[in-house]
Amino acid sequence: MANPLYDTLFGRHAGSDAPFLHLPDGGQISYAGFLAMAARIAGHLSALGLKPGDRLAAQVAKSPEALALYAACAQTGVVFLPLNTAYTPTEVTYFLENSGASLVICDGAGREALGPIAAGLGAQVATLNADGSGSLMEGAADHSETFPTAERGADDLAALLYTSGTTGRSKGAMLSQRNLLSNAQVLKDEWRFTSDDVLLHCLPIFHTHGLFVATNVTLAAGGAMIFLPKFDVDAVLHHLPQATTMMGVPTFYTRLLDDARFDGPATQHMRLFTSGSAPLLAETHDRFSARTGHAILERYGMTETNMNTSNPYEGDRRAGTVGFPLPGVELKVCDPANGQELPQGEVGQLEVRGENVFQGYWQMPEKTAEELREDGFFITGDLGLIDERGYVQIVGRGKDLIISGGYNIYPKEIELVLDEQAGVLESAVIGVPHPDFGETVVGVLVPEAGQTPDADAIMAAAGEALARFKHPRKLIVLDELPRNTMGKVQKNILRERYGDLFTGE
Ligand code: MLC
Ligand code: AMP
Repeated sequence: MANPLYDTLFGRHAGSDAPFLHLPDGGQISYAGFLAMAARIAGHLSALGLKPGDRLAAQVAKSPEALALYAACAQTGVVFLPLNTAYTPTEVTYFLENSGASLVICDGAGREALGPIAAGLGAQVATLNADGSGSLMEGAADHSETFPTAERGADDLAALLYTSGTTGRSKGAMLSQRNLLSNAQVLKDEWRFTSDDVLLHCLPIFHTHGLFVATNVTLAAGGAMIFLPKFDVDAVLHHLPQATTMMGVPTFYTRLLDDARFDGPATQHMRLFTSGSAPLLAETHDRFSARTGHAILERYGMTETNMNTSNPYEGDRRAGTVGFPLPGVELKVCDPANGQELPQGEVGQLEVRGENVFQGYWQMPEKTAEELREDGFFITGDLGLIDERGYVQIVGRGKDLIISGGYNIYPKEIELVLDEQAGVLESAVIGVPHPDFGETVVGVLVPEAGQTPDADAIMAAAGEALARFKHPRKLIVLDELPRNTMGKVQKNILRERYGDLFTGE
C-alpha cells in the first residue's frame, strides 16, 4: 500500500456519505466531507513547502478542522505533533525547538505570543480558531478536495507526542504508522466496534486517548462520533441518547455519577463505556455498575505504547484490574533492580513489547536506551502484578509521576520552577488524592534561612512557566524535607502526612 495509515483509516472511506462527525449544533460531516476538508488542508500544507517527515506542531482547540489536520498530516506524510492547549508559550517554545517543527498552528489569540518564537526558530505560523476560521482554512480553501497521497511505509513516523520525564525535560515519543494502525485494529476487534457505533467523544484530541484510541478505532470501524469540544456533564447527558459507546478518564465517570440524571434509563441503550489514562477506583467501578447496570471496561496504556491491556469485552470486567495483555502485546512483570521476570503474583515493574511500542524518543538516544531494551521491551515505570486469573493489576508507579484528571504531571518540572523563586531553598512536589481529579499537586517548600516565601509571587511565576493543570493546589512551608540516610527526599512520608488535604478522610 502507498500509505498504510492514510489508506486504512481514511482513504478507504473515499466517496462515503456515511456520517463521521455529529456536531453539537446538530450538524454533521460525512466521511466524504471530512476527507475533502483534509485534502484541501493537505494541498495547503504542501503549498507551504511541507514534505514527508517534516513536523507540524498544532496547539489548537478541538474542532472538526483540527481533526482534519491530523488526516492531512497522514495524507502528506507530515509528522503530527499535537500540543495541549493549556501549555504556556514557555512550554511550547521547548517543543518547537526540540522537534524542529517547520509549521506551527495556533489560534488567532496565540499568534502574538507564538509568532515571534516560531519566526526565531525558522518555523512558519498559521492560525486555526475553534470555529474553524483562521489562515489555515483560508489557505486550504484554494486547494482541491482531492490530494495525491504521499508514499509512506508502515515504519515511517506518523506522530510525535511529548511526554514529560522524571528529569523535568519532555521527550518526544516517536510513533510509527504501524504503532498506530496495529493498535487501532486490535482495539476495534477487542471492543467489537462496527460501522453502527456512535462514540460520544468528549476527550481532548492532543493525547493518545482522544486522538488515537477514540478516533482511530472509530475510523477503523467506519463508525461515527458525536464530537463535543470538551467534557461537560450537561452536554454528555444531552447527547448520550444518540450514542452507543463512550470513552473517558475516571474523572468523567465520577462527575457523571455525581449527577442523579445519570442513571439506568439514561444509559440502558449504551453498548460500552471504557476508562483509562488513570486508575479507576474499584469503588467508582462498583458505583457505576450499581447505578447503571454497566461494567466499565478498564484498559491500560501510555503515550509510548498506545494500549497494552484491556478487560474483556465478553467475560468478567474486574474492578481494580486493567485486564489482559491485548493480542500481539507481550507483558512481563520484572524486578526493577535487574530486569529479571518475576513469578506470577509478585509485584514488579511492567515491561511491554509489541507492534504498539514506539520507536524511541526524538533525538534522545540515551533516554531511549534507558527505557527501551534492545530486545524491544519497553520499561513502563508502572508497578503491577498478574493475578491468579491472569488479570494485570497496577499497584503503583516506580516513576515520580502525578496523574490529575488524566493529565500527566512530572514533579521535577514544577520543583525546578519553585526552586528558582526568591526565598525558596528547595522544594518537593507530591501528588495527593483528590475527589475530582484522582490526584492533585501539592508543593512543599523549604525557605532560605530567615526568609518567608511569597506564595502569591510563587503562584504567579508558576502561571508564567507552567500550564494551569500543573499548578500546585496548595503550598506548604516546612523547615526541612524528610530525607533518608542517603539524603534522598522521602516523598512517601510527605504523601502520607498530607494525603487527606483534599479528601478530608
Ligand atoms: C483542567 N484543570 C485541571 C485539569 N483539567 N487541573 C488539574 N487537572 C486536570 N486534568 C484546571 C482548569 O484549568 C481550571 O483551572 C480548573 O482545573 C477547573 O477546571 P474544570 O472546568 O473543572 O476542568 P475541565 O475543563 O472540566 O477539565 C477537566 C477534565 C479534563 C477532566 C474534563 O482535564 C480532561 O478532559 N481530561 C482528560 C485528559 C486526557 O485525555 N488524558 C489522556 C492522556 S493519554 P482554574 O483556573 O479554573 O482553577 C494517556 C494514555 C492512556 O494517558 O492510557 O490513555
Ligand atoms: P501518558 O504518559 O499520558 O500516556 O500516561 C501513561 C500512564 O498513565 C501510564 O504509565 C500509567 O501510569 C497511567 N495509566 C494509564 N491507564 C491506566 C489505568 N487504567 N490504570 C492505572 N494507570 C493508568
